[in-house]
Amino acid sequence: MGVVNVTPDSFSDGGRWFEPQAAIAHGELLLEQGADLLDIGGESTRPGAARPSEEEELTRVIGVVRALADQGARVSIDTMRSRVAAQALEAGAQLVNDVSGGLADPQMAPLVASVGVPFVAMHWRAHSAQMDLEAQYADVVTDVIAELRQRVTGLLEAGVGHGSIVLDPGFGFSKDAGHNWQLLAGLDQVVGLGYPVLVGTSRKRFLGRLDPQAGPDAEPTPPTDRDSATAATSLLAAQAGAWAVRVHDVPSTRDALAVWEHVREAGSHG
Ligand code: PMM
Repeated sequence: MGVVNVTPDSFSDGGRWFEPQAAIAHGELLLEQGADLLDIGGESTRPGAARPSEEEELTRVIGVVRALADQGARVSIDTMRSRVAAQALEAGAQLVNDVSGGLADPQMAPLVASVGVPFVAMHWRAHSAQMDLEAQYADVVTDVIAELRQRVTGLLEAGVGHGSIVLDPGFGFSKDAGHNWQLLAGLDQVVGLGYPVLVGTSRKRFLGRLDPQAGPDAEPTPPTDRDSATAATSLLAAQAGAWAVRVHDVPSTRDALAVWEHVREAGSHG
């Protein structure tokens, strides 16, 4: 899944694709590079970010969704708002990716249930302004799994089909670096819930501080220098049984996944 952020303020690619034409061209490039899905979003979820109005979010994304879907791209709409999701589905999106898993907007689950599209429910505790305050866990893997189970129950009760649900442990959302590493180590347990799992580690903060010699106050590497680390996490996610990885740089992750596929193929003939 390639990321198209139509935002002025994303941490990872801040504002580069904010103009619709630039966003569309970027989506086309990601497809050429081998993305199977494009995730189009108009709200930055970086820690502390302010939310755009619903009208602003609609203005940012709908034309971009339509242009890329019209070219035959499989488009996912990254939104917490049911109205944005509904209009994006009308414009040709085929999947709804809600980082709040339907918690931010009570109309989201009924909408997804009525349309019957795949729905990514991410582990989420609070909007960006508050999310770092909620990074408290007894055991992050156990707690995230328990909260995802609750989300699944809520979605099924709202009529969302069992076969439409995709889960995501929500790397970086109300999680510090240690939590993210523990979740990556325990990803097979999230996969064990029995739903397809989407993994979004791409360019996140915990990948900017890999040097074990660097102290906690060391300056992190810039987001665009985190693609080889992202390729490594993509490979680990695939090994753990993830359904998809959400990335900004498609070629580096494609290469890592191709390595994994070659090794698997060789192993199955050995
Ligand atoms: N991360 C971001 C945005 N949307 N959606 C899902 N399902 N999972 C994620 O981890 C996720 C997401 C934030 O990253 P960005 O600002 O680089 O898009």
